[in-house]
Amino acid sequence: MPVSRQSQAKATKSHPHSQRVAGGAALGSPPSAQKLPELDESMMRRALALAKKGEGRVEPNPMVGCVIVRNGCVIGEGYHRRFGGPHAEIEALGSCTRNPRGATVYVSLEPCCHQGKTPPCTDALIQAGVARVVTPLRDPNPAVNGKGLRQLRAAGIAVTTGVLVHEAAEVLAPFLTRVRLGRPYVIAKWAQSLNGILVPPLGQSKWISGAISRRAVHRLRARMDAILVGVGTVLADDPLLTARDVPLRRRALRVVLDGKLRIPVNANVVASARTRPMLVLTTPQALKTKKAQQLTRKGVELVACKTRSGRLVLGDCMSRLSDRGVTNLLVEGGPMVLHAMLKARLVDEAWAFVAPRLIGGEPQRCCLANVFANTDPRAATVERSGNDLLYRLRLTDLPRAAEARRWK
Ligand code: AOF
Ligand code: ZN
Repeated sequence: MPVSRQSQAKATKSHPHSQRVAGGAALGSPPSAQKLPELDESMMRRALALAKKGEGRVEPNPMVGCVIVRNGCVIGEGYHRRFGGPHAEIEALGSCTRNPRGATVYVSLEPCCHQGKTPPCTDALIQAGVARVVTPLRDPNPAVNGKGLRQLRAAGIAVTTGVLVHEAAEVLAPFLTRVRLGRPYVIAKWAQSLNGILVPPLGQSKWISGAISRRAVHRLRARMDAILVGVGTVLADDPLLTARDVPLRRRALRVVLDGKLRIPVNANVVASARTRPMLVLTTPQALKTKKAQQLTRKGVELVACKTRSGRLVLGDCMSRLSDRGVTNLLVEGGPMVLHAMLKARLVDEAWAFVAPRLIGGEPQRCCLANVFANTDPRAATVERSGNDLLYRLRLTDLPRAAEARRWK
């Protein structure tokens, strides 16, 4: 996740010839003389940078990268490229320029030991005769969950855990959030004026942020599993909720929160439902209405969620999305939905585009200043986005980082 650590070393594109590894002080010296923790960290950083290349293509699987080192040289590397494809370890083993027997394997998640869409990676590592496996985190998938490392150890392979746990938890946060908490990893995004206004008064341009920021949003949409808005936003803006004019990593499910089915049957998201998936989260009562039938006929899927005092329970809405394999969810508004999600502590990252202008009115409850005041961000970065500033805040703890550190 991009918020607090941006310093990951860039992974090299390929390795046509084996390269001496940059292992800190002992660069170029034989492995026995190298400082192992430094080498381990720099190789894990490389594995994590490789892992990130799968972002938007591998979900609901984790992003995983792998680097194989022998006699101080990188002899192979790879990453999980797409859902259903070979795992990182298999890519790395397949790319080896020398025999990996006796090598050290740096992999950014515990190797799997189960038959999924692909065979167990532990078998491949054992067969290849590698001597050591270094990994930051246990895979919380119940089919693995420590068993992968036990198998490696039982086969005589040395296993080191806990290397760059925090950095790995950041890269793996969406996967860990879904598997551990049973909900998607949530990014809440909005644009606001300097004084915290998200919705300009009627008659003014609906755009608050500039073209560069809007493009950044489309890039974000292009790697999401789902994009969610409240029905108020559909009524006010009639958005399409698609990623446009950017390379598409996946096509997001469009989701509208609408307890009373106020969504117009001729809304853009409904009219396009036959060609682009569209889901309405609503109440069990609303599901029995004529409007529900009309929407279904238009190709909209309706899912009933739990209610409390007549309102949708957001935590349950999130579980429904997670059940459908949604790993990354972008919440785009409006202000009421953003506030409710923030209040329910369901937002992992907040992205606030702040435009250099003032708009009349009272600041909204979800505005940046209130988020700072009410949520105690764990980390915050700011960057320029054209004439706007993009604030990115991490609002939740990284899943499992602490637990994984204790676990050896
Ligand atoms: C690894 N290396 O690169 C990944 C792992 O259906 P499959 O075969 O793709 O298996 C998916 C599961 O494997 C996933 O839920 C997670 O537990 C693990 N992912 N494991 O050793 C990898 N992507
Ligand atoms: Zn695997």
